Amino acid sequence: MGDQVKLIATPQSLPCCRVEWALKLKGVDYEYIEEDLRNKSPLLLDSNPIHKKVPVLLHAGKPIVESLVILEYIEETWKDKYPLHSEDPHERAMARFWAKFGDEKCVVGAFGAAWLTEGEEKNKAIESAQESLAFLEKQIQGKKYFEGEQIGFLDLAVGWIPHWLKALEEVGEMKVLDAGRFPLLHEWGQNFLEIPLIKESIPPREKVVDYFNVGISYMRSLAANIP
Ligand SMILES: N[C@@H](CCC(=O)N[C@@H](CS)C(=O)NCC(=O)O)C(=O)O
Repeated sequence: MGDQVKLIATPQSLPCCRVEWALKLKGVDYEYIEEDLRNKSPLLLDSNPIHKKVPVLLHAGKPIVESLVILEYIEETWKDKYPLHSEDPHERAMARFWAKFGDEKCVVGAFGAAWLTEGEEKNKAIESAQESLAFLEKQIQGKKYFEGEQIGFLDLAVGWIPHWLKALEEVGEMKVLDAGRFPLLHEWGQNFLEIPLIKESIPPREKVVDYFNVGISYMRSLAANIP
């Protein structure tokens, strides 16, 4: 099996893209195994029996799951090529904190707002997602990228903002990342998407919109059936 690297993933998934970006930045050759999430493969179920989710990185046959954990693994395993983390332990700790915050507060907050239909509850959910994004806006102050002059761990972690959040806004008929309110995040997002390696490996917008439409319709149907 050697040192073979395989990635079990789906093209529209933002956690999967993060991992692909990291592998590409490090110049790691890998085999892409596309997963059908409606009919999960035995390989996925064996590799990630707890969450049964993509992405899964298989390195020399050993599975690593959870995209932020995978990013750390990639960084430690291919240390010498394109460092994703700062040398400074405090900066590394903070990057991990904000990456987790981005997933737990910003992604969850934006999805929480998207599935709600119009009304006060939806407006409150949008405002709450924006309050979380305001913390990220502060983190980019005075910098081109979150990690400085070049993209790194935190940029990959919050790399869903410019492309996926836009698609989610379309599906949820809402505006969360207002360029007037978040000029720094907006500019960072433009710069991030202009990086050739990133630009070449993001799924087409309409595919992400379709993907979110399926998820949001499912959440709405579940909510409609709650007595
Ligand atoms: N926290 C996980 C999230 C992974 C995740 O939600 N994956 C989705 C695709 S975007 C999935 O596999 N969903 C299948 C399912 O929930 O059954 C990570 O960062 O890797």
